[in-house]
Amino acid sequence: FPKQQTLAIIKPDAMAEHREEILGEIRAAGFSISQLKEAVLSRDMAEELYREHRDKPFYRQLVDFMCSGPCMLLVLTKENTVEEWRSMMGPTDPVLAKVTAPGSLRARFASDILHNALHGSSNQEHAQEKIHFLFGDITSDRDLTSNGKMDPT
Ligand code: YYY
Ligand code: MG
Repeated sequence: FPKQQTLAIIKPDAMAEHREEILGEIRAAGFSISQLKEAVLSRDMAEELYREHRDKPFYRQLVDFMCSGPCMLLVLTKENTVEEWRSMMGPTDPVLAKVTAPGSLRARFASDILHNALHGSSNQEHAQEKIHFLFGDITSDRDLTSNGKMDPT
């Protein structure tokens, strides 16, 4: 049966400076990148992506930030993918990440709790829902791990 998938996003704050290093580390950690696309999220898309947080005080800022520039959207697979990717990202707040998970991507690349470089689904149900929302019905056996480019064939 298919391996567990998760949705990962390189957020706008990390795109200019850290995208290549992050993609390299994702591959080095043994994730397969089965989908990858760069996109500027519309407001509607960012609102839907974070719909679960719509009543939180930070929701508007979060949506503003997520549409402020290009993101990289990725579908990752590995064993125990959802948890493995969250562990590699580290805690939401980089202040905490630097203390409890200094090698994590957020400890290294996030500036603050809002501008925290990366997204990862919190569970398999959200992962499937948001992957479907952002990538539609595309099903693919392509493994883009080696170069991160879509195979045109
Ligand atoms: O799943 P994760 O991204 O680690 O955190 P969530 O609690 O789901 O929050 C989503 C997103 O919202 C977070 O990545 C940054 C932002 N945020 C915030 O700006 N301020 C908070 N106190 C909590 C979260
Ligand atoms: Mg979350």
